[in-house]
Amino acid sequence: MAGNNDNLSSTERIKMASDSLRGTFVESLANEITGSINEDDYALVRFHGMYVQDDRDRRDERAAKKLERLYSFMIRLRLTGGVISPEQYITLHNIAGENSTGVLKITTRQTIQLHGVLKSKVKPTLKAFNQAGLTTLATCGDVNRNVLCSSHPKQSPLHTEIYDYAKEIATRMLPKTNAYYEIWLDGEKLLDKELEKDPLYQNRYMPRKFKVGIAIPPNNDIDVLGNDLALIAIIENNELKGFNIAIGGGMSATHGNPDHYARLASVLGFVSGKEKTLKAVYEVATIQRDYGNRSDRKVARLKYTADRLGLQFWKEELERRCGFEIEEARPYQFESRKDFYGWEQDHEGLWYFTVYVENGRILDDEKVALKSALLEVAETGKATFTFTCNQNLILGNIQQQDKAVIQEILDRYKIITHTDNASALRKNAMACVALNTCPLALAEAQRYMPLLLDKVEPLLIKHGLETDEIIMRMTGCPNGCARPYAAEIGLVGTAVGKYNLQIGGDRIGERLNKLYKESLNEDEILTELDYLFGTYRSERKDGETFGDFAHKKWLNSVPLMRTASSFSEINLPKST
Ligand code: SRM
Ligand code: SF4
Repeated sequence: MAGNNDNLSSTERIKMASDSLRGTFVESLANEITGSINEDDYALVRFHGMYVQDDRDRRDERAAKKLERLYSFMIRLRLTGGVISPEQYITLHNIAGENSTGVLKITTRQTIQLHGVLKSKVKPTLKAFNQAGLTTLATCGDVNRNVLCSSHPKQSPLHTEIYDYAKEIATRMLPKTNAYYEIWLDGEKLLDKELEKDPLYQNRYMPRKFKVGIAIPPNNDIDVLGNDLALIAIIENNELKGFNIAIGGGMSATHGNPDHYARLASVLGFVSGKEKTLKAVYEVATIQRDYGNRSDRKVARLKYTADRLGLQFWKEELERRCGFEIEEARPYQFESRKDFYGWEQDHEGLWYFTVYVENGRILDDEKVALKSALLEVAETGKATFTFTCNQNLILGNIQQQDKAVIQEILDRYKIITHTDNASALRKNAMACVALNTCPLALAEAQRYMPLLLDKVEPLLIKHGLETDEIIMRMTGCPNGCARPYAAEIGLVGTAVGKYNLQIGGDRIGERLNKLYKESLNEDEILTELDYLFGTYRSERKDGETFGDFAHKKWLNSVPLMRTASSFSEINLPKST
Protein backbone atom coordinates (compact mmCIF):
# COMPACT_ATOMS: atom_id res chain seq x y z
CA MET A 1 0.00 0.00 0.00
CA ALA A 2 2.81 2.41 0.69
CA GLY A 3 4.23 3.04 -2.75
CA ASN A 4 7.47 1.41 -3.80
CA ASN A 5 8.79 0.31 -0.43
CA ASP A 6 10.34 -3.01 -1.29
CA ASN A 7 13.83 -1.57 -1.16
CA LEU A 8 14.04 0.53 1.92
CA SER A 9 16.58 3.34 1.76
CA SER A 10 19.61 3.17 4.05
CA THR A 11 18.17 5.98 6.16
CA GLU A 12 15.07 3.86 6.82
CA ARG A 13 17.24 1.05 8.12
CA ILE A 14 19.28 3.41 10.29
CA LYS A 15 16.12 4.88 11.83
CA MET A 16 14.64 1.48 12.62
CA ALA A 17 17.85 0.17 14.15
CA SER A 18 18.41 3.35 16.17
CA ASP A 19 16.81 2.33 19.48
CA SER A 20 14.53 5.36 19.57
CA LEU A 21 17.18 7.66 18.08
CA ARG A 22 20.02 6.65 20.45
CA GLY A 23 22.28 5.41 17.67
CA THR A 24 25.92 5.28 18.73
CA PHE A 25 26.17 8.82 20.05
CA VAL A 26 27.84 7.83 23.29
CA GLU A 27 30.72 6.32 21.28
CA SER A 28 30.72 9.14 18.75
CA LEU A 29 31.05 11.77 21.45
CA ALA A 30 33.77 9.88 23.27
CA ASN A 31 35.93 9.60 20.14
CA GLU A 32 38.44 12.44 20.46
CA ILE A 33 40.35 11.54 17.30
CA THR A 34 37.78 13.18 15.06
CA GLY A 35 35.61 16.30 15.28
CA SER A 36 32.89 14.34 13.52
CA ILE A 37 30.68 11.40 14.53
CA ASN A 38 30.03 7.83 13.33
CA GLU A 39 28.56 7.64 9.84
CA ASP A 40 25.14 6.27 10.81
CA ASP A 41 24.82 8.97 13.47
CA TYR A 42 24.89 11.64 10.73
CA ALA A 43 21.30 10.84 9.84
CA LEU A 44 20.23 10.46 13.47
CA VAL A 45 21.82 13.60 14.87
CA ARG A 46 19.34 15.58 12.78
CA PHE A 47 16.45 14.29 14.85
CA HIS A 48 18.21 15.90 17.81
CA GLY A 49 18.30 19.24 15.97
CA MET A 50 21.82 19.24 14.60
CA TYR A 51 23.82 18.75 11.41
CA VAL A 52 27.48 17.86 11.14
CA GLN A 53 29.11 20.37 8.79
CA ASP A 54 32.57 21.55 7.87
CA ASP A 55 33.98 24.91 6.88
CA ARG A 56 33.98 24.68 3.09
CA ASP A 57 36.18 27.76 2.78
CA ARG A 58 38.95 25.86 4.52
CA ARG A 59 38.74 22.47 2.82
CA ASP A 60 41.68 22.98 0.45
CA GLU A 61 43.92 24.46 3.11
CA ARG A 62 43.15 21.57 5.49
CA ALA A 63 43.60 18.95 2.77
CA ALA A 64 46.99 20.44 1.84
CA LYS A 65 48.06 20.04 5.47
CA LYS A 66 46.63 16.51 5.52
CA LEU A 67 44.21 17.49 8.25
CA GLU A 68 40.67 16.23 8.46
CA ARG A 69 37.96 18.72 7.49
CA LEU A 70 37.17 21.37 10.08
CA TYR A 71 34.04 19.72 11.44
CA SER A 72 31.50 21.49 13.58
CA PHE A 73 27.80 21.29 14.34
CA MET A 74 24.96 23.50 13.21
CA ILE A 75 22.35 23.58 15.97
CA ARG A 76 18.72 24.56 15.33
CA LEU A 77 16.26 25.55 18.03
CA ARG A 78 12.60 24.57 18.27
CA LEU A 79 10.61 27.79 18.59
CA THR A 80 6.97 27.30 17.69
CA GLY A 81 5.72 30.43 15.91
CA GLY A 82 9.19 31.94 16.43
CA VAL A 83 8.47 33.17 19.96
CA ILE A 84 11.10 33.50 22.70
CA SER A 85 11.23 35.39 26.01
CA PRO A 86 13.82 38.11 26.71
CA GLU A 87 15.49 35.86 29.28
CA GLN A 88 15.78 33.06 26.74
CA TYR A 89 17.17 35.50 24.20
CA ILE A 90 19.92 36.50 26.63
CA THR A 91 20.86 32.83 27.11
CA LEU A 92 20.94 32.39 23.35
CA HIS A 93 23.13 35.46 22.91
CA ASN A 94 25.58 34.26 25.52
CA ILE A 95 25.76 30.69 24.23
CA ALA A 96 26.25 31.92 20.68
CA GLY A 97 29.19 34.00 21.87
CA GLU A 98 30.76 31.25 23.94
CA ASN A 99 30.20 28.15 21.81
CA SER A 100 29.53 29.11 18.18
CA THR A 101 30.58 31.63 15.54
CA GLY A 102 28.64 34.22 17.54
CA VAL A 103 26.11 34.89 14.78
CA LEU A 104 22.47 34.20 15.60
CA LYS A 105 20.92 33.18 12.31
CA ILE A 106 17.16 33.66 11.95
CA THR A 107 15.93 30.96 9.60
CA THR A 108 13.17 31.02 7.01
CA ARG A 109 11.15 28.87 9.42
CA GLN A 110 11.04 31.33 12.30
CA THR A 111 13.79 29.94 14.43
CA ILE A 112 17.46 30.36 15.27
CA GLN A 113 20.48 28.37 14.18
CA LEU A 114 23.97 28.51 15.59
CA HIS A 115 26.90 27.46 13.41
CA GLY A 116 30.41 26.28 14.13
CA VAL A 117 29.76 24.49 17.43
CA LEU A 118 32.65 22.08 18.05
CA LYS A 119 31.86 18.54 19.19
CA SER A 120 33.14 19.22 22.70
CA LYS A 121 30.75 22.18 22.99
CA VAL A 122 27.58 20.42 21.86
CA LYS A 123 26.54 19.02 25.23
CA PRO A 124 27.26 22.26 27.15
CA THR A 125 25.24 24.14 24.53
CA LEU A 126 22.23 21.84 24.75
CA LYS A 127 22.40 21.80 28.54
CA ALA A 128 22.42 25.58 28.69
CA PHE A 129 19.47 25.69 26.28
CA ASN A 130 17.63 23.17 28.42
CA GLN A 131 18.17 25.21 31.56
CA ALA A 132 16.57 28.15 29.76
CA GLY A 133 13.58 26.03 28.73
CA LEU A 134 14.79 25.69 25.14
CA THR A 135 15.21 22.53 23.08
CA THR A 136 16.49 21.46 19.70
CA LEU A 137 14.67 18.11 19.61
CA ALA A 138 13.09 17.30 16.24
CA THR A 139 13.99 20.51 14.47
CA CYS A 140 15.57 18.43 11.72
CA GLY A 141 15.16 14.82 10.57
CA ASP A 142 12.13 12.84 9.38
CA VAL A 143 9.69 14.31 11.87
CA ASN A 144 7.36 17.27 12.22
CA ARG A 145 9.62 20.36 12.11
CA ASN A 146 9.25 23.77 13.72
CA VAL A 147 5.56 24.69 13.42
CA LEU A 148 5.05 28.06 11.77
CA CYS A 149 2.44 30.60 12.73
CA SER A 150 1.76 34.08 11.31
CA SER A 151 4.06 36.35 13.26
CA HIS A 152 2.42 39.67 13.93
CA PRO A 153 -0.34 39.84 16.57
CA LYS A 154 -1.34 43.21 15.11
CA GLN A 155 -2.78 41.30 12.17
CA SER A 156 -5.54 39.74 14.19
CA PRO A 157 -7.04 39.86 17.66
CA LEU A 158 -7.26 36.08 17.31
CA HIS A 159 -3.51 35.64 17.06
CA THR A 160 -3.12 34.14 20.54
CA GLU A 161 -5.92 31.65 19.99
CA ILE A 162 -4.40 30.53 16.69
CA TYR A 163 -0.86 30.43 18.07
CA ASP A 164 -2.17 27.97 20.69
CA TYR A 165 -3.05 25.57 17.88
CA ALA A 166 0.54 25.80 16.63
CA LYS A 167 1.89 24.99 20.10
CA GLU A 168 -0.50 22.08 20.49
CA ILE A 169 0.46 20.63 17.10
CA ALA A 170 4.15 20.97 17.96
CA THR A 171 3.68 19.18 21.28
CA ARG A 172 1.49 16.36 19.98
CA MET A 173 3.89 15.62 17.14
CA LEU A 174 7.12 15.46 19.11
CA PRO A 175 8.82 12.05 18.93
CA LYS A 176 8.38 10.07 22.13
CA THR A 177 11.98 9.31 22.88
CA ASN A 178 14.05 9.69 26.00
CA ALA A 179 17.26 9.63 23.96
CA TYR A 180 17.70 13.41 23.82
CA TYR A 181 17.51 13.63 27.60
CA GLU A 182 19.89 10.71 28.13
CA ILE A 183 22.53 11.62 25.56
CA TRP A 184 22.79 15.38 25.66
CA LEU A 185 21.52 16.23 29.12
CA ASP A 186 23.04 13.28 30.98
CA GLY A 187 19.58 12.29 32.15
CA GLU A 188 18.78 8.92 33.69
CA LYS A 189 18.32 5.97 31.36
CA LEU A 190 14.75 4.96 30.72
CA LEU A 191 14.17 1.44 32.05
CA ASP A 192 10.60 0.92 30.89
CA LYS A 193 10.87 1.09 27.09
CA GLU A 194 7.08 0.81 26.85
CA LEU A 195 7.02 4.50 27.76
CA GLU A 196 8.80 5.26 24.51
CA LYS A 197 6.22 3.57 22.30
CA ASP A 198 5.35 6.11 19.66
CA PRO A 199 1.96 5.67 17.97
CA LEU A 200 2.66 8.40 15.42
CA TYR A 201 6.25 7.74 14.41
CA GLN A 202 6.49 4.06 15.46
CA ASN A 203 10.09 3.00 14.88
CA ARG A 204 10.35 4.35 11.34
CA TYR A 205 9.40 8.00 11.75
CA MET A 206 8.17 9.92 8.69
CA PRO A 207 9.45 8.97 5.22
CA ARG A 208 10.97 12.46 5.03
CA LYS A 209 10.79 15.83 6.81
CA PHE A 210 7.25 17.01 7.54
CA LYS A 211 6.38 20.71 7.77
CA VAL A 212 3.29 22.40 9.17
CA GLY A 213 2.33 26.06 9.10
CA ILE A 214 -0.65 28.19 10.10
CA ALA A 215 -1.38 31.41 8.25
CA ILE A 216 -3.77 34.10 9.37
CA PRO A 217 -5.16 35.89 6.31
CA PRO A 218 -4.85 38.51 4.96
CA ASN A 219 -1.10 38.09 5.52
CA ASN A 220 0.69 35.04 4.19
CA ASP A 221 3.96 36.00 5.87
CA ILE A 222 4.81 32.36 6.53
CA ASP A 223 4.38 31.25 2.89
CA VAL A 224 1.91 28.71 4.15
CA LEU A 225 1.47 26.86 0.86
CA GLY A 226 5.12 25.81 0.93
CA ASN A 227 4.40 23.38 3.77
CA ASP A 228 3.52 19.68 3.64
CA LEU A 229 0.47 20.62 5.66
CA ALA A 230 -0.92 24.14 5.59
CA LEU A 231 -3.67 25.51 7.79
CA ILE A 232 -5.32 28.73 6.72
CA ALA A 233 -7.35 30.35 9.50
CA ILE A 234 -10.90 31.21 8.49
CA ILE A 235 -12.09 34.21 10.45
CA GLU A 236 -15.60 35.59 10.16
CA ASN A 237 -16.89 38.51 12.22
CA ASN A 238 -13.76 38.41 14.36
CA GLU A 239 -14.38 34.79 15.28
CA LEU A 240 -12.20 31.82 14.39
CA LYS A 241 -14.47 29.49 12.43
CA GLY A 242 -11.86 26.85 11.67
CA PHE A 243 -9.19 26.17 9.07
CA ASN A 244 -8.87 25.35 5.43
CA ILE A 245 -6.51 22.42 5.33
CA ALA A 246 -4.09 22.10 2.42
CA ILE A 247 -1.51 19.43 1.67
CA GLY A 248 1.51 18.85 -0.54
CA GLY A 249 3.53 22.06 -0.45
CA GLY A 250 7.28 21.91 -0.89
CA MET A 251 9.93 24.10 -2.46
CA SER A 252 12.66 21.73 -3.46
CA ALA A 253 13.48 20.85 -7.07
CA THR A 254 16.42 19.35 -8.96
CA HIS A 255 18.05 21.19 -11.86
CA GLY A 256 17.03 19.52 -15.11
CA ASN A 257 14.85 16.83 -13.54
CA PRO A 258 11.12 17.42 -14.02
CA ASP A 259 10.33 14.56 -11.63
CA HIS A 260 11.52 16.70 -8.70
CA TYR A 261 9.53 19.88 -8.49
CA ALA A 262 8.39 22.70 -6.25
CA ARG A 263 4.70 22.59 -5.49
CA LEU A 264 2.19 24.71 -3.63
CA ALA A 265 -0.15 22.96 -1.22
CA SER A 266 -3.61 22.03 -2.52
CA VAL A 267 -6.64 22.83 -0.39
CA LEU A 268 -8.51 19.65 0.62
CA GLY A 269 -11.32 21.27 2.55
CA PHE A 270 -12.33 22.87 5.85
CA VAL A 271 -12.23 21.64 9.44
CA SER A 272 -13.59 23.32 12.54
CA GLY A 273 -13.20 22.83 16.28
CA LYS A 274 -9.89 22.37 18.07
CA GLU A 275 -9.93 18.61 18.59
CA LYS A 276 -11.14 17.94 15.05
CA THR A 277 -8.48 20.20 13.59
CA LEU A 278 -5.73 18.59 15.64
CA LYS A 279 -7.03 15.14 14.71
CA ALA A 280 -6.99 16.07 11.02
CA VAL A 281 -3.41 17.33 11.27
CA TYR A 282 -2.36 14.14 13.02
CA GLU A 283 -4.06 11.88 10.50
CA VAL A 284 -2.58 13.72 7.50
CA ALA A 285 0.75 12.81 9.07
CA THR A 286 -0.24 9.15 9.55
CA ILE A 287 -1.34 8.90 5.91
CA GLN A 288 1.98 10.29 4.76
CA ARG A 289 3.74 7.98 7.23
CA ASP A 290 1.97 4.94 5.76
CA TYR A 291 1.96 5.86 2.07
CA GLY A 292 5.07 8.00 1.57
CA ASN A 293 7.92 6.54 -0.46
CA ARG A 294 10.52 4.89 1.76
CA SER A 295 12.92 3.72 -0.90
CA ASP A 296 13.71 6.92 -2.80
CA ARG A 297 14.16 9.92 -0.51
CA LYS A 298 14.12 12.31 -3.45
CA VAL A 299 10.40 11.65 -3.95
CA ALA A 300 9.44 10.89 -0.36
CA ARG A 301 7.89 14.24 0.59
CA LEU A 302 4.12 14.48 0.94
CA LYS A 303 3.85 16.50 -2.30
CA TYR A 304 4.83 13.40 -4.27
CA THR A 305 2.51 11.16 -2.26
CA ALA A 306 -0.26 13.69 -2.96
CA ASP A 307 0.33 13.61 -6.71
CA ARG A 308 0.81 9.85 -6.82
CA LEU A 309 -2.37 8.99 -4.96
CA GLY A 310 -4.50 11.99 -5.90
CA LEU A 311 -6.36 14.45 -3.72
CA GLN A 312 -9.61 12.49 -3.84
CA PHE A 313 -7.85 9.56 -2.21
CA TRP A 314 -6.30 11.85 0.40
CA LYS A 315 -9.61 13.43 1.29
CA GLU A 316 -11.43 10.11 1.59
CA GLU A 317 -8.62 8.47 3.56
CA LEU A 318 -8.42 11.48 5.86
CA GLU A 319 -12.17 11.34 6.50
CA ARG A 320 -11.95 7.61 7.14
CA ARG A 321 -9.11 7.96 9.65
CA CYS A 322 -10.68 11.00 11.33
CA GLY A 323 -14.20 9.61 11.43
CA PHE A 324 -15.70 12.92 10.32
CA GLU A 325 -16.27 14.77 7.08
CA ILE A 326 -13.85 17.32 5.68
CA GLU A 327 -16.17 20.14 4.65
CA GLU A 328 -16.02 22.28 1.53
CA ALA A 329 -13.16 24.81 1.70
CA ARG A 330 -14.19 28.31 2.84
CA PRO A 331 -13.22 31.50 1.00
CA TYR A 332 -10.22 33.50 2.20
CA GLN A 333 -8.03 36.19 0.73
CA PHE A 334 -4.31 36.76 1.09
CA GLU A 335 -3.21 40.33 0.45
CA SER A 336 0.45 40.35 1.41
CA ARG A 337 3.37 38.22 2.45
CA LYS A 338 5.54 40.77 4.17
CA ASP A 339 6.68 41.93 7.58
CA PHE A 340 5.36 45.27 8.77
CA TYR A 341 8.49 47.19 9.73
CA GLY A 342 8.69 49.81 12.44
CA TRP A 343 6.20 50.49 15.21
CA GLU A 344 2.70 48.96 15.25
CA GLN A 345 0.14 48.72 18.03
CA ASP A 346 -2.22 45.80 18.57
CA HIS A 347 -5.86 45.69 19.63
CA GLU A 348 -4.84 45.60 23.32
CA GLY A 349 -2.63 48.69 22.99
CA LEU A 350 0.65 46.74 23.16
CA TRP A 351 3.51 47.91 20.94
CA TYR A 352 5.61 45.98 18.41
CA PHE A 353 8.73 47.02 16.55
CA THR A 354 9.72 44.95 13.52
CA VAL A 355 13.47 45.10 12.94
CA TYR A 356 14.95 44.57 9.49
CA VAL A 357 17.63 41.85 9.76
CA GLU A 358 19.55 41.35 6.54
CA ASN A 359 19.23 37.65 5.63
CA GLY A 360 18.40 36.91 9.24
CA ARG A 361 21.97 37.38 10.50
CA ILE A 362 22.09 38.94 13.96
CA LEU A 363 25.61 40.24 14.45
CA ASP A 364 27.53 43.47 14.98
CA ASP A 365 29.10 44.62 11.73
CA GLU A 366 30.24 47.82 10.07
CA LYS A 367 26.64 48.66 9.10
CA VAL A 368 24.96 48.26 12.48
CA ALA A 369 25.57 46.83 15.97
CA LEU A 370 22.36 44.83 15.92
CA LYS A 371 23.52 42.08 18.25
CA SER A 372 24.55 44.51 21.00
CA ALA A 373 21.34 46.48 20.59
CA LEU A 374 19.14 43.41 20.88
CA LEU A 375 20.97 42.22 23.98
CA GLU A 376 20.30 45.57 25.60
CA VAL A 377 16.63 45.36 24.63
CA ALA A 378 16.41 41.85 26.09
CA GLU A 379 18.10 43.00 29.31
CA THR A 380 15.26 45.45 29.93
CA GLY A 381 12.92 42.43 30.10
CA LYS A 382 10.29 44.63 28.51
CA ALA A 383 9.98 43.03 25.04
CA THR A 384 9.42 39.53 23.72
CA PHE A 385 11.25 38.35 20.61
CA THR A 386 9.44 36.80 17.63
CA PHE A 387 11.34 35.63 14.59
CA THR A 388 9.59 35.78 11.23
CA CYS A 389 9.66 33.55 8.17
CA ASN A 390 11.04 36.53 6.26
CA GLN A 391 14.12 36.26 8.52
CA ASN A 392 13.30 39.37 10.55
CA LEU A 393 12.57 40.05 14.21
CA ILE A 394 9.56 41.53 15.99
CA LEU A 395 10.16 43.05 19.43
CA GLY A 396 6.76 42.70 20.98
CA ASN A 397 4.28 42.90 23.83
CA ILE A 398 5.75 46.26 24.86
CA GLN A 399 3.60 48.23 27.30
CA GLN A 400 2.87 51.85 26.48
CA GLN A 401 4.93 53.00 29.49
CA ASP A 402 7.96 50.93 28.32
CA LYS A 403 7.95 52.02 24.71
CA ALA A 404 10.25 55.00 25.29
CA VAL A 405 12.92 52.78 26.89
CA ILE A 406 12.97 50.46 23.88
CA GLN A 407 12.83 53.38 21.48
CA GLU A 408 15.85 54.98 23.16
CA ILE A 409 17.94 51.80 22.73
CA LEU A 410 16.86 51.37 19.12
CA ASP A 411 17.66 55.03 18.41
CA ARG A 412 21.01 54.94 20.15
CA TYR A 413 22.11 51.92 18.11
CA LYS A 414 20.57 53.42 14.93
CA ILE A 415 18.34 50.36 14.49
CA ILE A 416 15.40 52.51 13.50
CA THR A 417 17.42 54.33 10.83
CA HIS A 418 18.85 50.99 9.69
CA THR A 419 15.33 49.60 9.26
CA ASP A 420 13.92 52.77 7.67
CA ASN A 421 16.82 53.20 5.27
CA ALA A 422 16.74 49.70 3.80
CA SER A 423 15.26 49.81 0.31
CA ALA A 424 11.87 48.23 -0.44
CA LEU A 425 13.67 45.54 -2.46
CA ARG A 426 16.06 44.69 0.38
CA LYS A 427 13.31 44.61 2.98
CA ASN A 428 11.45 41.99 0.97
CA ALA A 429 14.49 39.93 -0.02
CA MET A 430 15.75 36.66 1.45
CA ALA A 431 18.73 34.40 0.94
CA CYS A 432 19.52 30.99 2.38
CA VAL A 433 22.72 30.16 4.29
CA ALA A 434 24.60 28.37 1.49
CA LEU A 435 28.42 28.74 1.67
CA ASN A 436 30.49 28.35 3.74
CA THR A 437 28.60 25.84 5.90
CA CYS A 438 25.92 24.23 3.76
CA PRO A 439 27.29 21.03 2.23
CA LEU A 440 24.73 21.16 -0.58
CA ALA A 441 25.46 24.70 -1.79
CA LEU A 442 26.46 25.05 -5.45
CA ALA A 443 26.76 28.84 -5.18
CA GLU A 444 26.82 31.65 -2.62
CA ALA A 445 23.57 33.08 -1.21
CA GLN A 446 23.49 35.03 2.09
CA ARG A 447 27.08 36.26 1.67
CA TYR A 448 26.45 37.41 -1.91
CA MET A 449 22.86 38.66 -1.93
CA PRO A 450 23.64 42.01 -0.19
CA LEU A 451 26.35 42.75 -2.76
CA LEU A 452 24.07 41.89 -5.65
CA LEU A 453 21.31 44.06 -4.23
CA ASP A 454 23.78 46.99 -4.14
CA LYS A 455 23.80 46.66 -7.93
CA VAL A 456 20.11 45.92 -8.46
CA GLU A 457 18.93 48.93 -6.45
CA PRO A 458 20.36 51.48 -8.95
CA LEU A 459 18.50 49.66 -11.73
CA LEU A 460 15.24 50.09 -9.86
CA ILE A 461 16.00 53.78 -9.31
CA LYS A 462 16.84 54.15 -13.01
CA HIS A 463 13.38 52.81 -13.90
CA GLY A 464 11.55 54.70 -11.12
CA LEU A 465 10.70 51.44 -9.32
CA GLU A 466 12.56 51.99 -6.04
CA THR A 467 9.40 51.93 -3.92
CA ASP A 468 8.03 48.73 -5.50
CA GLU A 469 7.98 45.92 -2.96
CA ILE A 470 9.24 43.27 -5.37
CA ILE A 471 9.98 39.94 -3.67
CA MET A 472 13.43 38.65 -4.66
CA ARG A 473 14.98 35.54 -3.15
CA MET A 474 18.23 33.66 -3.64
CA THR A 475 19.38 30.16 -2.80
CA GLY A 476 22.69 28.42 -3.31
CA CYS A 477 21.05 25.31 -4.76
CA PRO A 478 17.64 24.07 -5.93
CA ASN A 479 16.60 22.74 -2.50
CA GLY A 480 14.70 25.98 -2.04
CA CYS A 481 15.47 26.90 1.59
CA ALA A 482 14.60 30.58 1.01
CA ARG A 483 11.56 29.55 -1.06
CA PRO A 484 12.93 31.11 -4.28
CA TYR A 485 10.30 29.45 -6.47
CA ALA A 486 7.60 31.38 -4.64
CA ALA A 487 9.31 34.74 -5.31
CA GLU A 488 8.59 37.31 -7.99
CA ILE A 489 12.29 37.04 -8.85
CA GLY A 490 14.12 33.89 -7.82
CA LEU A 491 17.85 33.27 -8.21
CA VAL A 492 18.77 29.62 -7.78
CA GLY A 493 22.44 28.65 -7.72
CA THR A 494 23.69 26.27 -10.39
CA ALA A 495 27.47 26.66 -9.94
CA VAL A 496 29.85 29.10 -8.27
CA GLY A 497 28.82 32.56 -9.54
CA LYS A 498 25.91 31.23 -11.65
CA TYR A 499 22.17 31.32 -11.04
CA ASN A 500 18.97 30.35 -12.79
CA LEU A 501 16.73 33.39 -13.09
CA GLN A 502 13.12 32.53 -12.25
CA ILE A 503 10.38 35.14 -12.60
CA GLY A 504 6.62 35.49 -12.37
CA GLY A 505 5.66 34.34 -8.89
CA ASP A 506 2.92 36.44 -7.35
CA ARG A 507 3.22 38.71 -4.33
CA ILE A 508 1.06 36.65 -2.00
CA GLY A 509 2.52 33.18 -2.37
CA GLU A 510 -0.23 31.58 -4.45
CA ARG A 511 1.62 31.20 -7.75
CA LEU A 512 5.13 29.85 -8.32
CA ASN A 513 7.55 31.48 -10.72
CA LYS A 514 9.05 29.81 -13.79
CA LEU A 515 12.50 29.46 -15.27
CA TYR A 516 13.30 32.46 -17.47
CA LYS A 517 17.05 32.15 -18.16
CA GLU A 518 19.52 29.49 -17.10
CA SER A 519 22.88 29.76 -15.33
CA LEU A 520 23.53 33.48 -15.57
CA ASN A 521 26.56 35.23 -14.14
CA GLU A 522 26.27 38.59 -12.37
CA ASP A 523 26.62 40.74 -15.50
CA GLU A 524 23.99 38.66 -17.27
CA ILE A 525 21.62 38.85 -14.29
CA LEU A 526 21.93 42.64 -14.20
CA THR A 527 21.45 42.98 -17.96
CA GLU A 528 18.32 40.82 -17.84
CA LEU A 529 16.90 42.65 -14.83
CA ASP A 530 17.53 46.01 -16.51
CA TYR A 531 15.50 44.85 -19.50
CA LEU A 532 12.75 43.26 -17.38
CA PHE A 533 12.37 46.32 -15.12
CA GLY A 534 12.36 48.70 -18.12
CA THR A 535 9.66 46.74 -19.91
CA TYR A 536 7.61 46.39 -16.74
CA ARG A 537 7.83 50.13 -16.07
CA SER A 538 6.66 51.13 -19.51
CA GLU A 539 3.98 48.47 -20.10
CA ARG A 540 2.48 47.62 -16.72
CA LYS A 541 -1.13 48.36 -15.88
CA ASP A 542 -2.08 50.37 -12.78
CA GLY A 543 -1.32 48.40 -9.63
CA GLU A 544 0.11 45.43 -11.53
CA THR A 545 2.95 43.82 -9.56
CA PHE A 546 6.21 42.84 -11.23
CA GLY A 547 5.45 39.14 -10.72
CA ASP A 548 2.00 39.35 -12.28
CA PHE A 549 3.30 41.37 -15.21
CA ALA A 550 6.23 39.01 -15.80
CA HIS A 551 3.95 35.98 -15.66
CA LYS A 552 1.60 37.43 -18.25
CA LYS A 553 4.23 38.94 -20.53
CA TRP A 554 6.95 36.33 -20.68
CA LEU A 555 5.83 33.08 -19.13
CA ASN A 556 2.20 32.34 -19.80
CA SER A 557 2.99 29.52 -22.18
CA VAL A 558 5.92 28.07 -20.24
CA PRO A 559 4.93 24.81 -18.50
CA LEU A 560 4.50 25.06 -14.76
CA MET A 561 6.03 23.10 -11.98
CA ARG A 562 3.11 21.85 -9.86
CA THR A 563 1.16 24.86 -8.68
CA ALA A 564 -2.41 23.75 -8.17
CA SER A 565 -3.51 25.41 -4.97
CA SER A 566 -7.07 24.26 -4.87
CA PHE A 567 -8.84 20.94 -5.03
CA SER A 568 -10.66 21.75 -8.25
CA GLU A 569 -7.53 22.73 -10.17
CA ILE A 570 -6.11 19.23 -10.04
CA ASN A 571 -7.13 16.52 -12.44
CA LEU A 572 -8.34 14.07 -9.83
CA PRO A 573 -7.44 10.44 -10.27
CA LYS A 574 -9.98 7.78 -9.29
CA SER A 575 -9.81 6.81 -5.66
CA THR A 576 -8.14 3.45 -5.00
FE1 SRM B 1 16.66 23.80 4.18
C1 SRM B 1 18.61 21.08 3.67
C2 SRM B 1 19.16 25.39 5.68
C3 SRM B 1 14.46 26.09 5.28
C4 SRM B 1 14.37 22.68 1.90
N1 SRM B 1 18.55 23.29 4.64
C5 SRM B 1 19.15 22.11 4.40
C6 SRM B 1 20.51 22.02 5.09
C7 SRM B 1 20.31 21.42 6.44
C8 SRM B 1 21.62 21.29 4.32
C9 SRM B 1 21.80 19.83 4.62
O1 SRM B 1 20.87 19.03 4.44
O2 SRM B 1 22.91 19.47 5.03
C10 SRM B 1 20.83 23.53 5.17
C11 SRM B 1 21.78 23.94 6.29
C12 SRM B 1 22.55 25.16 5.89
C13 SRM B 1 23.32 25.73 7.01
O3 SRM B 1 24.58 25.71 6.94
O4 SRM B 1 22.75 26.25 7.95
C14 SRM B 1 19.45 24.12 5.19
N2 SRM B 1 16.77 25.37 5.37
C15 SRM B 1 17.91 25.93 5.82
C16 SRM B 1 17.65 27.27 6.48
C17 SRM B 1 18.57 27.55 7.65
C18 SRM B 1 17.75 28.36 5.41
C19 SRM B 1 17.82 29.77 5.93
O5 SRM B 1 18.74 30.47 5.48
O6 SRM B 1 17.00 30.17 6.73
C20 SRM B 1 16.16 27.08 6.84
C21 SRM B 1 15.97 26.45 8.19
C22 SRM B 1 14.52 26.29 8.49
C23 SRM B 1 14.22 25.81 9.87
O7 SRM B 1 14.37 26.60 10.79
O8 SRM B 1 13.80 24.67 10.02
C24 SRM B 1 15.74 26.11 5.77
N3 SRM B 1 14.71 24.24 3.75
C25 SRM B 1 14.04 25.31 4.23
C26 SRM B 1 12.85 25.54 3.45
C27 SRM B 1 11.85 26.68 3.64
C28 SRM B 1 10.63 26.28 4.39
O9 SRM B 1 10.57 25.23 5.00
O10 SRM B 1 9.69 27.06 4.36
C29 SRM B 1 12.85 24.57 2.46
C30 SRM B 1 11.83 24.48 1.30
C31 SRM B 1 10.51 23.96 1.72
C32 SRM B 1 10.51 22.48 1.67
O11 SRM B 1 10.86 21.86 2.66
O12 SRM B 1 10.19 21.94 0.62
C33 SRM B 1 14.02 23.76 2.67
N4 SRM B 1 16.50 22.14 3.02
C34 SRM B 1 15.51 21.91 2.11
C35 SRM B 1 15.82 20.70 1.39
C36 SRM B 1 14.97 20.04 0.28
C37 SRM B 1 13.98 19.09 0.85
C38 SRM B 1 13.29 18.26 -0.19
O13 SRM B 1 12.07 18.14 -0.15
O14 SRM B 1 13.97 17.69 -1.04
C39 SRM B 1 17.06 20.25 1.89
C40 SRM B 1 17.84 19.00 1.44
C41 SRM B 1 17.31 17.75 2.00
O15 SRM B 1 16.51 17.71 2.93
O16 SRM B 1 17.75 16.71 1.50
C42 SRM B 1 17.45 21.17 2.90
FE1 SF4 C 1 21.96 24.88 1.37
FE2 SF4 C 1 20.62 24.70 -0.89
FE3 SF4 C 1 19.33 25.08 1.38
FE4 SF4 C 1 20.75 27.04 0.40
S1 SF4 C 1 18.94 26.10 -0.60
S2 SF4 C 1 20.79 26.34 2.53
S3 SF4 C 1 22.42 25.98 -0.55
S4 SF4 C 1 20.46 23.28 0.87
